Amino acid sequence: MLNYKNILAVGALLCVATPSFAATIVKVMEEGEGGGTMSLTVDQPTVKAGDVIFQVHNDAMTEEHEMVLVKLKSADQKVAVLQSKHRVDEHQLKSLGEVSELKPGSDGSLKTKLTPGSYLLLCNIKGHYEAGMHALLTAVK
Ligand SMILES: [Cu+2]
Repeated sequence: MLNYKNILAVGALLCVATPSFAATIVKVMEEGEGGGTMSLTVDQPTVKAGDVIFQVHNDAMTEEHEMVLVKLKSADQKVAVLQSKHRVDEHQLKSLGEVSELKPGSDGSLKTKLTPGSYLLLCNIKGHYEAGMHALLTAVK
């Protein structure tokens, strides 16, 4: 039986489950297996600043991937790879969030708000950045 309280609860759930219509969707494809070439690609190099939802798909057969979103100071900012760890030094970057531990064949998403500027998407699992898992994204007004 629906009483007033139940109706409020259902309404609140619908609000959470429905994405904002203003949000831009960026599709991110992750591919590649350990020891080989890997890639992280976005379906558009430039997006409008504002609400953005990254929909990430790990298309690998056996390899786990992740997607870390960082804001760059400029499009040509050099990103340091720690040679001993084969990972990017995330402490020197401003992370805006991530989709972590994405199993092969699975999907994940990250919703965020982008201000105009340059962003880097990367997979920072050991060796993956060096194998090619990074892409630039520019947000414009
Ligand atoms: Cu990866």
